[in-house]
Amino acid sequence: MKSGFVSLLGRPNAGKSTLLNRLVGTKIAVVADKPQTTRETIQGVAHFPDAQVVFLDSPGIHEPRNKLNRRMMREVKNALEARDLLLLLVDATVPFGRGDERAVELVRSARTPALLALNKIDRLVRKDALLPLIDKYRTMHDFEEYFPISALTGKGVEELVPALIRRLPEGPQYFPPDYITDQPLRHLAAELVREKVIQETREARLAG
Ligand SMILES: Nc1nc2c(ncn2[C@@H]2O[C@H](COP(=O)(O)OP(=O)(O)OP(=O)(O)O)[C@@H](O)[C@H]2O)c(=O)[nH]1
Ligand SMILES: [Mg+2]
Repeated sequence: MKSGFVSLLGRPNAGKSTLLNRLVGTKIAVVADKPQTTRETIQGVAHFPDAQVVFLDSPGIHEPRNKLNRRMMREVKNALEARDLLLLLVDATVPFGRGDERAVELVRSARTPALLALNKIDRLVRKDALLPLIDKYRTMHDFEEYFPISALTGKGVEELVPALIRRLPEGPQYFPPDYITDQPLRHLAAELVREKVIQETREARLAG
């Protein structure tokens, strides 16, 4: 039995919560086409015949400019501590920038083995753009492995999961098989309402 803790890290909107929902097979995290959707770390447990993986979905890595943002970045910093593995998620459809650099620096500072997932490949028109992007990341940090994925469609996730499990230590089953998240049911319901509000207000803005 392998078990351990994997932190999902990345810039706002990279697709961390979408991937968390897919990995645990249930919708537990709010997803929205808007940065800074996730405000607190959410724990989601994925159960496999020979492994149990506790994923931590944290707020997006960003430059904190106000109190809420500072609190969110504290959550990110906590997500770097005492983890077995880090998974840095990047949006492969947007050009590499200063924000991506900051995200890699944060991962480097943790000294924990990290894998890189290049997300949203379903939207990538030119697949050959992936190789230079991977090379770019390779020059910045010694990532364990690189995975092109789509958290939305699930493409590539089947290859990613065993690579994560392989790197986890032997360990106990931390949670019973039916345990999926630390989010109480009431909170989940409130979060789904928040998701709806984010979506509706966006549509209202677009319509108006
Ligand atoms: N096309 C495509 N869209 C994706 C993919 N993964 C996520 N998205 C979309 O990207 C947007 C952001 O997704 P989230 O999962 O909320 O991103 P996040 O990294 O959790 O964002 P924060 O919580 O703000 O840090 C949503 O509109 C998702 O539907 C993907 O693989 N392909
Ligand atoms: Mg999120």
